[in-house]
Amino acid sequence: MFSTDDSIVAIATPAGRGGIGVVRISGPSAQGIAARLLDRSQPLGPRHATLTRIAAALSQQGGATGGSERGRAPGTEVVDEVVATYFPAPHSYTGEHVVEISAHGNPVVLEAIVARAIAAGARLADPGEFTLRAFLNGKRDLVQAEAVADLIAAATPLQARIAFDQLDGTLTGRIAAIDAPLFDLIARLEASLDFPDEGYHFIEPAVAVRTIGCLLTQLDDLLAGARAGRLIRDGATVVVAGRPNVGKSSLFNLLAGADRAIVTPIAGTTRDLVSERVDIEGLAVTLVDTAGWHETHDLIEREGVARSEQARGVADLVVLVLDRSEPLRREDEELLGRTASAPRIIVANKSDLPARLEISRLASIDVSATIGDGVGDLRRAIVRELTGRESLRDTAAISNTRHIALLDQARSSLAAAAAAAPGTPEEFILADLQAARARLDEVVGARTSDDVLRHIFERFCIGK
Ligand SMILES: Nc1nc2c(ncn2[C@@H]2O[C@H](COP(=O)(O)OP(=O)(O)OP(=O)(O)O)[C@@H](O)[C@H]2O)c(=O)[nH]1
Ligand SMILES: [Mg+2]
Repeated sequence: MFSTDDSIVAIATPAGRGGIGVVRISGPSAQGIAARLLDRSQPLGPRHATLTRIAAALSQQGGATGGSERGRAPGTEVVDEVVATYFPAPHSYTGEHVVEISAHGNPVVLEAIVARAIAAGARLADPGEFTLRAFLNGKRDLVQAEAVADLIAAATPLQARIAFDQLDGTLTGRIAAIDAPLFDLIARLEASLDFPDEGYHFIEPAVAVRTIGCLLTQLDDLLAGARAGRLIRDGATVVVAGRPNVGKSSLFNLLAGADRAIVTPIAGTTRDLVSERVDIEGLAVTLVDTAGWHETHDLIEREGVARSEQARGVADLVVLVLDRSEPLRREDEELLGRTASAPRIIVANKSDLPARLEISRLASIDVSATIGDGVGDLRRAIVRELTGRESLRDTAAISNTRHIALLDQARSSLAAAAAAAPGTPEEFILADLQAARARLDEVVGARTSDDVLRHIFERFCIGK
């Protein structure tokens, strides 16, 4: 089991140099440890930012008054002016006593403070341990704790917004709205079983059926946004494909907003994969430019074409580029065939030139990579194709695969209960309902094994 009776310390700010760097100490003796580090005789007042100094040496008892014995602290040459704040339990991030020391953002200074905190009795925190303690102390449920990691990792404003909503309790609230009536239903069915003579006194069968149906609808609503949510959180890979010279690299650069890939009028310019992280309407997309697909005996080009094919194989979406100013060629036909069964968007590029392409049988988007025409349509089509939604502004509440899997299982159990034929013994229905509820509890962490917790908090880095 996880221990919370010792005090932990870590640098809470990112590695590197900056205006401020924060060292966080949490645990029962946080205040005592801070007192030994700091050059002041008074204990820190609660929730009060105190300008003080890191003492040149560690004091023995706390309080850096002249008479007290002083031990040699690690990194004694390091001193700094700091702001220290003491957050008494339970009103702190972890729910324990916490002291935050804001020093100048220099790794040498911050590491020296950590080393001295360890010499004064703290232990170096494990990855995610501050947030784990917040969970164990009931400050946050598991969904909210996971949202902290997501918020820290967010690369687009939309990812940050979903993570914050979850941190704020949106998903927790929606799960609670399903869990509470489910709990009530289970209690009534159990009562009916315990007092069989009363028959259905505690709940009418019709009411039970209606309640289960209503809970199913709510779960379906939640899961309906799951695909979009997962894509927003985890991002997607979009591969730009097409025969040589159709303007793949030009389009790639346009979407990336930078001249990343070389563009020339010579067919066969791109020979290797070029990839770039781009924000497409809030989606974190890894966009990949590829070598033009054609048959070739050139060794380098052959390798390039092989890599293009591999990239297409792992793509969430293929953007197949055709040249609208030329008739369809054999290579285009070939690629249209090869990508027919994959999620794809067909782009008719070079819309600024006279049209000579005849593909009216296929839905395509006219774009000009050189003048930027149609790129908005293309961006929206990418979002629609990947997420099944027109817009991501009205975002999904659920995005984490762990949550999605558990809610899916809860849904199956509820569906089984709903589908039970009339006359099915209540024990069976009850077992399904209990299984559904157990899954919901796992999402928020009301019952979660240590292994699952370890796995979740490993994802964090130290200091979080
Ligand atoms: N007029 C016009 N020219 C374009 C457009 N897009 C690309 N081009 C031109 O087409 C030529 C080839 O463009 P690239 O982006 O290098 O084409 P590519 O598909 O990456 O070519 P490879 O890497 O050789 O496979 C360049 O001369 C571009 O300037 C467009 O929308 N309109
Ligand atoms: Mg190219």
